[in-house]
Amino acid sequence: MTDPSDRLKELQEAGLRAISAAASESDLLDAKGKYFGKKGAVSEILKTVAYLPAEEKKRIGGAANEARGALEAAFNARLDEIRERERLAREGSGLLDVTLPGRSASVGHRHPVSRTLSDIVSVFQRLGFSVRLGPEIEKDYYNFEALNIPKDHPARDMQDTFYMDWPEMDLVLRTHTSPIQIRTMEGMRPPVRVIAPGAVYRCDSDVTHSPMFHQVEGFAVDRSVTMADLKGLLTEFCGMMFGPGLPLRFRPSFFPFTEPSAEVDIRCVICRGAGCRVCKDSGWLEILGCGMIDPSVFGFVGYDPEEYTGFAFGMGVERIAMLRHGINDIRLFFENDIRFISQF
Ligand code: 2U9
Repeated sequence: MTDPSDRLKELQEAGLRAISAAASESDLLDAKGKYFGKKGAVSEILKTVAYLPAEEKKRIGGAANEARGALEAAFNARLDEIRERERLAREGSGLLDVTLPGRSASVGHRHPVSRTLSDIVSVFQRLGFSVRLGPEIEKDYYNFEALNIPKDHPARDMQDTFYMDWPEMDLVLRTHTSPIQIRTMEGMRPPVRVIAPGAVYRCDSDVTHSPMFHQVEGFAVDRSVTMADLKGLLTEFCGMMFGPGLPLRFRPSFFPFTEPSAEVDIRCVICRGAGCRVCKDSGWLEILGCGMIDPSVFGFVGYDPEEYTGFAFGMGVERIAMLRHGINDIRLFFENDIRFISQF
């Protein structure tokens, strides 16, 4: 007959193997029941110890308690492992990986129209102009009357102007930033050198027109201001905006508030004059309008036209941003499509 202590050794080894092979709590409880639970094999041997002679009682009893202790310790350790693994599985992820790169917030940037507007303003500031702003809902007087555009002038066509719904108040959405210049002249004596940037509104919409767009206008009034000063300033401006030495051409034009008036073209920045789709094969791009301020405008603000002369100019910011970036539809600027805007 095998010695009970050898049998206990075998049971301990078999029990430890079963415990480490257990994949779940119920496997583990099965192993406990079989080897060292109340009715397990080790306990069965322990029950017989009482009937052994004193010497054997001590030896076998000690071996049985040792086997049960080892099995219990292994059982508890494996139970902890199984519970921890189940907890992690329940929580979905494995361990927290602190080496994973964080999710960075995407950094935005300024709208291409705002950037072009700031660039234009900066150039004129460097050339000695200060900035004035004004209201977008404007009095008819400042938007038209004081600019030599009386009530029956075609520039007031309902097609172009957004009239406010209170006729008795004579308010419009400003169609240009020129009213800022009238307000400036009302408030200060020459010399003045001011630029007037901002949003303007016209009832028009196609690939080159938007009901809201931005202008930068500017003017200078002093004694002996001439068309030569205007040409020098605009040549400098275009060089600083588009590249030094860029050729310009002045074409005669008409505006109600300037006399004489001109439109200014720059040598096409795309084809350098060779002719392309953007300049419609002319080699030139229209960039702004300008002229000498009509003496009758001075009459509205109390400047003496015999003493002072002045020039003025105006440009559309979107048009310049479109030329800069090769954009062919003005409406793209205002659709708020991040795929378009994020390209610039
Ligand atoms: C006062 C006197 C004169 C402002 C001027 C232009 C010529 C001009 C257009 C450019 C493209 C408007 O956005 S656009 O459609 N502007 O061509 N603007 S002279 O002249 C003034 C302004 C105020 C008191």
